[in-house]
Amino acid sequence: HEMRLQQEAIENVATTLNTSNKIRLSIGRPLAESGVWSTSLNPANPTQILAQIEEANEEQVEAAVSAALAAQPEWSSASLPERATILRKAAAYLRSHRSEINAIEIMEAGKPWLEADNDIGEAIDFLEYYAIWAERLDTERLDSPAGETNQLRYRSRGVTLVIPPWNFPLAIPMGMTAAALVMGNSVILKPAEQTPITASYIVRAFEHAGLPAGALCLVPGRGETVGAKLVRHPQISTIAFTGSRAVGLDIIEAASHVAPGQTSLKRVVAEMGGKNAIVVDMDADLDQAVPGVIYSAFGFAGQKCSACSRVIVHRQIFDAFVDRLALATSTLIVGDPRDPAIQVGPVVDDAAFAKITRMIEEGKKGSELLEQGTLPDSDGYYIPPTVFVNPDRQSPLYREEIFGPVLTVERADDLDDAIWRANDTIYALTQGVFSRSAQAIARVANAARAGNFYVNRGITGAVPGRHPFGGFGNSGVGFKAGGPSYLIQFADQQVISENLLRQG
Ligand code: TXE
Repeated sequence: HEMRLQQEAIENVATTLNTSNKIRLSIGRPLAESGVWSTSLNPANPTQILAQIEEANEEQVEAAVSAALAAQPEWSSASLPERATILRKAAAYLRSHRSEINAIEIMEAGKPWLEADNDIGEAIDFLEYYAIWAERLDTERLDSPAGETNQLRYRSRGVTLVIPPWNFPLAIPMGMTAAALVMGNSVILKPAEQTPITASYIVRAFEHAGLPAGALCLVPGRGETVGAKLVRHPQISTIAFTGSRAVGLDIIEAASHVAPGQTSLKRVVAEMGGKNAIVVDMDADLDQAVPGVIYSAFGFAGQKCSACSRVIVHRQIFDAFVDRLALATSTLIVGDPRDPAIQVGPVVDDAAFAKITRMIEEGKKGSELLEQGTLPDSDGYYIPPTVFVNPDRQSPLYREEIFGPVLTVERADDLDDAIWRANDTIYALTQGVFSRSAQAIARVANAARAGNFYVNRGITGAVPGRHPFGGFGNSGVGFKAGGPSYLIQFADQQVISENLLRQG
């Protein structure tokens, strides 16, 4: 029954996704078209156009910033509980459109149903979690001895620019947008080029929730043009970015420039990827470790910043682990995620396909290819789940974020060696261990350079409130998404101290 409903949702949505489906710039008032359009494609069937996307021009970018600035006073004067109510209403909208958005993600991002559904669930959780935290911040009090009162207040910072990636096409942009909005900022959302249709549901949800016009502007376009222009705009106060390290570093650098007359220094909150390792200790339960690694490495075709891309196995169980991993990899079903039996879908676009294919081919020169899954007979951007053993530890395969279904497995002499190898990366995002020894688990966890550490479970994403998510090192700057401190970054703190004693 469940599957029939899923298929119906996909079929219904499929009839609306074609070249006449247009995603336009949205700034709360009508604006002439830019006349330049790009397309959103189905990665499982790249000849299928799902929508035409307006590419914002310079005039539209300026109009969006003006609209966001104009909306700011009204929106920031709403109280934190009033803003929290808008977030809850937006969450209700997503709930009532869940299967429709799910079907769109399947076709636009190539996510299998369950993973698309998790993405929408996470977006709803972000809205509700930040609504709760906004209300807590509203009642925050400072120590106030007799004779004085001291209050801590959170003031909005101005216009926030949100630049998300495509891999969690609803949850990541929604998380950043909801946090900025609830703290009283207006938001300009520049969606990822690959997933603008899904992103447009963020605007719909907030419109439906009663957000004032202009407080959330959707400005579609390419990163290098529209994104770069917005990042450098003097009236942007805060930038929330998730994506590649190269773009993150460019944004951090650009944001440090101060234009004449610019009233606010830009604050950047950036999440920038990882090269994550799982340690498999000598006494690990392989019934747990093998599926855990498979899920972490090949879930959403490895296109997660949290994905495991290196496994470090104690030499005593190396052979047994590798045999079972190879078998499990060979049986994964790759194909069009509209089919509910599919476990691994396509990668997101031709550029990702070309990059991952090149990395696998170059990897074969220095590392040993252990296993590759089977591919469907189709034109989609499919990459077989691929496992290398004994990797060349200086190669890009081992050092760089691949963002595809590719895994390396190496042998460690002992636990110290495993710990050293796991931490041998510039990134510090996720890490995990499979072990039956509490002492060994504690040793790996305490040494781990990773913002999120997973014990006897596959490295996964995060549940707002339960697993606040984010890295350090070269993986990002800022507090964890879905955690208690995240909202504070979108506000300026103000202390009001009042003397209650009368003089004379
Ligand atoms: O990311 P980009 P892409 C990594 C991963 C992947 C690689 C490339 O390794 O293979 O990045 O993916 C906008 N100024 N991650 O190209 O380019 C862009 O339009 C301002 C890790 O998709 O970083 C998009 O909205 N903005 C990651 C966003 O930045 C710019 C998730 C991300 O694009 C810009 C995604 C510019 N100069 C990719 N250039 C994770 N940590 O989860 C691009 N953009």
